[in-house]
Formats: sequence, C-alpha cells, structure tokens
Amino acid sequence: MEIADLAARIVAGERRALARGITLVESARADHRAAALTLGEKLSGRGEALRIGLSGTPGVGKSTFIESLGMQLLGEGLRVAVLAVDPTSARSGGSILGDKSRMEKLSRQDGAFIRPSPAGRELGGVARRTRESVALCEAAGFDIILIETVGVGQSETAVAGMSDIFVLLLAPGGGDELQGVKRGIMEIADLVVINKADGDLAPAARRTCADYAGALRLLRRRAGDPEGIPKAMTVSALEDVGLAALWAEIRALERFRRESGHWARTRAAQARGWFEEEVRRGLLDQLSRDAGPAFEDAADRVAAGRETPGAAARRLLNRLAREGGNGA
Ligand SMILES: Nc1nc2c(ncn2[C@@H]2O[C@H](COP(=O)(O)OP(=O)(O)OP(=O)(O)O)[C@@H](O)[C@H]2O)c(=O)[nH]1
Ligand SMILES: [Mg+2]
Repeated sequence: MEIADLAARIVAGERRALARGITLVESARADHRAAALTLGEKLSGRGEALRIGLSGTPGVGKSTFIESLGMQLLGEGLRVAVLAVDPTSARSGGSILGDKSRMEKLSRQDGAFIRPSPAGRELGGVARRTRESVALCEAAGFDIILIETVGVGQSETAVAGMSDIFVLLLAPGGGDELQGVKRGIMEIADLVVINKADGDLAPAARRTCADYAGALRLLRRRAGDPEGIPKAMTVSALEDVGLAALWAEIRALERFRRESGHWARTRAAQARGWFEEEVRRGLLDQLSRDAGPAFEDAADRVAAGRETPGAAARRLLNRLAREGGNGA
C-alpha cells in the first residue's frame, strides 16, 4: 500500500490502518523503517491527545483500571488508545492482551484501540517504537492515550518521558507501605493512586494513601506543579469508585499545565530529547557497523592496560571522523 494512502486512512480513523501503521513502526526491517519515517512525517502535527502514563507492579490492577477508566471516558464521547511499554518480552503481550478478559469490554468498543507492547528486550527500542505509535494514535484522532508499563527498571522513566501526566498505581500495603517504591518513581509521579480500596482492603488502602500523602509532602516541590500535586488518592478499579474524582484531578492538572506554559515546555523538551536519542542511537549503530573490529581491538587494548580508555576512545573517534570525511 502507498504510504500516502495509509496516512489518509489513519487520519480518517480506520483502526485497521492504524494497526498497520504501528506494525510498520515496530518493524526492524530497513525498508519498513524508511516507510515508517515517511508515514510519521506525513502525519506530523495532526491531532493532539492527552498522554497519560500509567505504571504499576504486576497484579496491582492496571488492566482493570484501564478498562474502568476507559469505559468512563468513552461514555464522555472521548476516543481512547492504550499502548504498552514492556521491555521484558516474555511478559509483553501478557501485560495487555494476555489477560484479555480484563479489558474485554473496552477492546470491543468502537472508540477504543488497544495495542500490546512491541516485542524487544531492549527498553530503548521499545520506547522509541511506542513514541512513534503515540504519534500515529494522535493523528488517528484519539483524545486520550494511556501508556501502560509494568513497574520494572527504567521503564517508568521512559514512559514518563513520553507522557503529559504520570500516574503510579499501587496496591494497599500491609505495614512497610513505602518500601519497594523507589524514590525516583515517586518523584516522577503526578498522581499516586492506591487501587483496591474496596471491601476488606479499604482500611489498608486508606492507610497506604495517608502514608504516601505524607511522603509526597516531603518531596521537593517541582517546577510547574500546582498546590497539592503530586497527590495520593484511593480508587477501586473493580467497583468503579473514585475514578471520576481521579479523572477530574487529571483534567485540572492538564488545564493548569496548559495555562502555565509548562505543558508546551514539557512537550518541546520531550521532542528535543527524542531527537537527541535518535541521533545518539544512529551514531551507535554507525559505530558498530563501521568500526566493529577497530572498536573491539581498542577495547582489548584498554582491557589489557596497553592504552588508556580516554586515549583509545579519542583515537577511534578521530579515525571514524576521518573515514566519514572521506565519504565512507
Ligand atoms: N479488590 C479489588 N481487586 C482488584 C481491583 N483491581 C484489580 N483487582 C484484581 O487484581 C487482580 C489483578 O488485576 P489486573 O487488572 O490484571 O492487574 P495488572 O496490574 O494488569 O496485572 P499485570 O497485567 O499482570 O501486570 C485481578 O484479580 C483483579 O480482579 C480493585 O479495584 N479491587
Ligand atoms: Mg494487566
């Protein structure tokens, strides 16, 4: 299919065209990569969604939460796309489609689009493809894009780096509630949401919420935050309690950030960061392509103590620059 045709169909809101476009974006084949870049250019600047990052450990209720919130948003006439960043490919589909039953209702709705995490063990590659998929979903006219990640390693940071608002989902704790949540993740969360605040778990959820509220107050105030953000809240995704209040918080924060200019600054910084990463990755690819053996030789010399790391790196880079200058 012609890329121009595919682009037109994506803009027209055809979900199958969107799925095809994302498949192109996720492909590692060089011709697909080139087509994906052309597609991205054709769709650039079309549509703008609210991008919400959502992170939480396995079993905390992400799928249930997305299903409940998603249905609520569809009820408001909004179109909702769900993407995932999960570099642990053994679990990838698992985080979204493996437990299909939990998002079964949402996945059947006309206004919803759900896409599992692209395969890949390397977070950088997965994150890059998800970012490009976000752009395609925006061009397809989605109003809300939920980007889910399992709370492992650096994936939260990657998701926060492509989101406007970041939500950390937690389960009610049983004592040392604050343990296990890395401080860095608290620092990037806009809303810390304790799920499962229902039945027997309700009191524990309220306690956990109070603990986090206390901990959040101790964090350094971030530029661009209104009073009271980051905020801790309780919800029950299963019983659909607290989601309307949470949504109101998200919208209020969106409004505040748009009006203060923080929104535009963040988007600009994210675009710049994405560009820089693309250049860096491109250079690294080029390095391993053009300087494979020389790179290994230099690394061996450094490891054997025959050359210092700094001098060896300088020599290799000079050589690459010379060869590049010779039209290599
Ligand atoms: N009581 C209660 N249980 C919930 C709630 N939300 C989710 N659960 C249950 O918690 C379990 C895990 O829910 P999921 O939505 O699959 O959790 P997840 O975070 O998507 O899990 P992974 O996909 O494995 O990372 C299921 O048995 C849900 O029914 C809630 O609000 N209250
Ligand atoms: Mg899930």
